Amino acid sequence: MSKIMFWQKDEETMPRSELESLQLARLKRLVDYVHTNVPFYRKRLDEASVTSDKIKTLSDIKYIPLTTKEDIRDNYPYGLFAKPMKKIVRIHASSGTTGKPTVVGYTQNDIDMWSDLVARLTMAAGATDDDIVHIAFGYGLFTGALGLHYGLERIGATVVPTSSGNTERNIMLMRDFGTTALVSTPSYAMYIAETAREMGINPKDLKIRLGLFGSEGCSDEFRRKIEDTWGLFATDNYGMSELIGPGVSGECIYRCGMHFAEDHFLPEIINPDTGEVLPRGETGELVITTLTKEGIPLLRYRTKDITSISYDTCECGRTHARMARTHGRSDDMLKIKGVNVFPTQIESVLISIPQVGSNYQIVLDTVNYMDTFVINIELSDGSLLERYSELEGLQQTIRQKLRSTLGLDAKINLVEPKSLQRSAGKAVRVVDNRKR
Ligand code: DLL
Repeated sequence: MSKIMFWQKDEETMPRSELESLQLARLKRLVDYVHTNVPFYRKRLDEASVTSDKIKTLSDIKYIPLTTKEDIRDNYPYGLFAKPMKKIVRIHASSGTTGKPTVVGYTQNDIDMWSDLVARLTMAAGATDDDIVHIAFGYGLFTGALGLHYGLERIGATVVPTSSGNTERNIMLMRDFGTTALVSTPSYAMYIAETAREMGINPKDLKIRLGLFGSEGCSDEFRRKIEDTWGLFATDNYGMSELIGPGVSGECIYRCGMHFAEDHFLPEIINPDTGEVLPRGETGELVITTLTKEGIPLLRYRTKDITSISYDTCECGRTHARMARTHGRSDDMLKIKGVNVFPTQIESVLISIPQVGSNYQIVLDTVNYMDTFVINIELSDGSLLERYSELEGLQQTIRQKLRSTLGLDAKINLVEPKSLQRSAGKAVRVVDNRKR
């Protein structure tokens, strides 16, 4: 275990009462800010008769309406931005429930705050300016790679921006560069280790001592397996594009939950069915209010992630509350190879193809620690199964359409009409056999 370290000690260890006063002041300021700058929120707040003066304590937040991913999507692309585009210096995006991505914009202050928060979580996990860090997240609209990149540069670590993929080359570079820390999803970390073994390299012989993992959940058993395989100390961090990306919460070296950056993100737990705020310690859906974001601030954003929050003191000295590691979601979003996928996105592609019948099933599994993604699709006319070249052409068309919608490759199996299992109730569209 490394020693306890802080990037912004005053903020991270602020006495709880001071922290809560700061949150309240920031919440009131945020309500005024979005009321002035975002017509969507002005309408929402006016309809609920909420003004900043009416918020006297943090628990008054319950009077503010919740915001959903659909709200962002309905205002695609820039409708919820609170600053003119002239002030937006970066755009990121993630998949939405339809073909349109969920778009987020950052001002320079947002990028600076984001970098500080990622710097905090990397130092809390034990990273230092002596580390050489491989970033094996995909660079691009996804927030994971650039988020970790800026935060790690901020603490003075040496960042190697290799991106994911090209695994053999990455392993060679890790060995040659003397890489000491790895940023990736937990499943990709295992895949890299497996590939290293195939190359005759024992992952333990590389110098990687620290794993900064996130973007998907993993069980304690899987984490132990990663640690045993690599001989590293694995830490978890959580975030979401809409909120900022990575940096919302992260584990310290005691690994007893992920500390929120509570001076910037105000967390609540609600009952996902009724929207009611649950008492402290209970498990439910995480809702976050971004207290300081300028580009696209969000009031009470429903993350759909199921977790609980602990306010007990932590041995590391941080006063910020900790969220339990999360594996489940209250919606049907899937994370496949690190990419967010909604079954409805797949359905809208399939519906547009006349040869496709009425039923399909998405099958997910794990092979060599990586996700496999297969879609079994019933044809509308079974005789097509005998016309091989037409069949192959159709398979290609579906793959290409899905790739351009999802940014992911799927294996397509075209099958006889009515051959997939029917269910009496809700159709079972997703069979998730993955182990992680
Ligand atoms: O995954 C941001 C991120 C990147 C976090 C890199 C950490 C490291 P999205 O692509 O928008 O953003 O996906 C957000 O991923 O609602 C969770 O369901 C899931 N998720 C993210 N981190 C974790 C984690 C990034 N540590 C969605 N454990 C979230 C479990 C996670 N699930």
